[in-house]
Amino acid sequence: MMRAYVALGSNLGDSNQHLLEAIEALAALPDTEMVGRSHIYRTPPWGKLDQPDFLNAVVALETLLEPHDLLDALLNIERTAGRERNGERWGPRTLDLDLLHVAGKTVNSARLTLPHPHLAERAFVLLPLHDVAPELDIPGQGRVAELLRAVDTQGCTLFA
Ligand code: A4P
Ligand code: MG
Repeated sequence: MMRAYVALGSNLGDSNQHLLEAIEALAALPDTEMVGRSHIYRTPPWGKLDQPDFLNAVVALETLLEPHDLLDALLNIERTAGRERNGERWGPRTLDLDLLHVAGKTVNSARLTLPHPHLAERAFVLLPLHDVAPELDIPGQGRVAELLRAVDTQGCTLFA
């Protein structure tokens, strides 16, 4: 079994519902158990500012799926939520699932980079990740609690 951390985000449609359905779908993946779940946060848009606020969350999984198979599963769940890729970087989306970290795995393939390279810059990831794994040490980046202290969480609020 491998411990994996998945970030969830949505800022189009019924974002709370998209996140709840995605959490159910992740818990139902084959050979996978959901072992942790963060609060849901409302967060100001990062990267591209002229779009609605996001809802963000993180879940922890114990899984037998290999990282690339887990990524395929995440992309499938995004498609089910009506995610459309229009090529706009950092643009609005019904559902975004990012694989943040898989314990013991470093991956640099065309389709997958692990640990997620932008993790340390993003309050909208670190705030919910801190709920489920404050002591987690992200190789090359640092401990989650310390990474969280270094980012600006202004405007991020507890949603549920
Ligand atoms: N990919 C590579 N590594 C990974 C990984 N570790 N996890 C590849 C997931 N995917 C990974 O993703 C493009 C490709 O990245 C995937 O097909 C996969 O093969 P995408 O989701 O289509 O790309 P994108 O979302 O348009 O771009 P990007 O840079 O991934 O967007 P981000 O970084 O996800 O940012 N502000 C707030 N407050 N909250 C948010 O959730 N999200 C974004 C999107 C911007 N601003 C935000 C939020
Ligand atoms: Mg993504």
